[in-house]
Amino acid sequence: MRCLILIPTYNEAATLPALLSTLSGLRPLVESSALDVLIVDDNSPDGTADLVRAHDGFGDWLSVLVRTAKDGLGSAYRAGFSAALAQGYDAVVQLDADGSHPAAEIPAMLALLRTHDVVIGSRYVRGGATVNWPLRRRVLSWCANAYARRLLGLSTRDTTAGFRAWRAQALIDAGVVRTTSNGYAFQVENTWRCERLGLRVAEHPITFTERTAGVSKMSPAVAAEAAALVLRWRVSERTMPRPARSKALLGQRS
Ligand SMILES: Nc1nc2c(ncn2[C@@H]2O[C@H](COP(=O)(O)OP(=O)(O)OP(=O)(O)O)[C@@H](O)[C@H]2O)c(=O)[nH]1
Ligand SMILES: [Mg+2]
Repeated sequence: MRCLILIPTYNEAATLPALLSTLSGLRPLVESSALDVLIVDDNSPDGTADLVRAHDGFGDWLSVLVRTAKDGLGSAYRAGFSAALAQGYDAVVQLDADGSHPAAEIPAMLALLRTHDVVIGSRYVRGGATVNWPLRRRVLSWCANAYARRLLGLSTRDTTAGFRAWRAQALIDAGVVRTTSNGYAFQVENTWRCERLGLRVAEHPITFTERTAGVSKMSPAVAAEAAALVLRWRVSERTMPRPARSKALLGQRS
């Protein structure tokens, strides 16, 4: 199995080196014919992309896709997923650059992909946790999850999780590169698509640790986008007849 780890970055020069060294150490431990890393950087002014180019693994297992300007997390992931599919990878792991997601769980998540289409690194199943998250962020995350689960009737506990392993075929089936949402909404939209399409979703417990360097790109606009889109999806599901809804979900004309 050829696997690509996809990391979107915007001004992550302070956090990315530690993650790259963890990933470098992990590569020999993973039972896969390739474990490559693609950074999708939006021309970070702090020189994140230069740092990638200067890394020992650059040109071998590490590469960077530099876009012209900051265009959002969802858009960066769509570009990365498209590249992964075009290059014929069998599996893709998505994770943040800020050290919040424990990369050491990647082998376990890839092992679960043998029996599942998508594996979510979950804070909200037994064994999962958040560390050093301020109360405000915990409340926001809890409310966002409760809202999405309730309105869309989802059974996934961590609908906004950004640490996921995908079979390439699941990315294709769920139409992930045709989505349009950008922040937390991107993660919720993919969860919703996977559940509606009946993909096999597993939640693997992880400990999420608040970033200790760099700056969060989370903003009220990101939360508002997610709240509005979840409501829109709920309304569309209520008003659209089922066959048209399935086609809409898959990005096809009805
Ligand atoms: N390429 C690209 N990456 C982005 C963009 N916005 C955020 N990112 C990256 O996406 C990942 C998640 O962003 P964070 O700022 O950690 O946001 P978050 O995880 O939702 O919020 P925190 O919990 O506060 O860290 C990080 O690796 C960011 O560098 C963007 O517009 N373009
Ligand atoms: Mg983060």
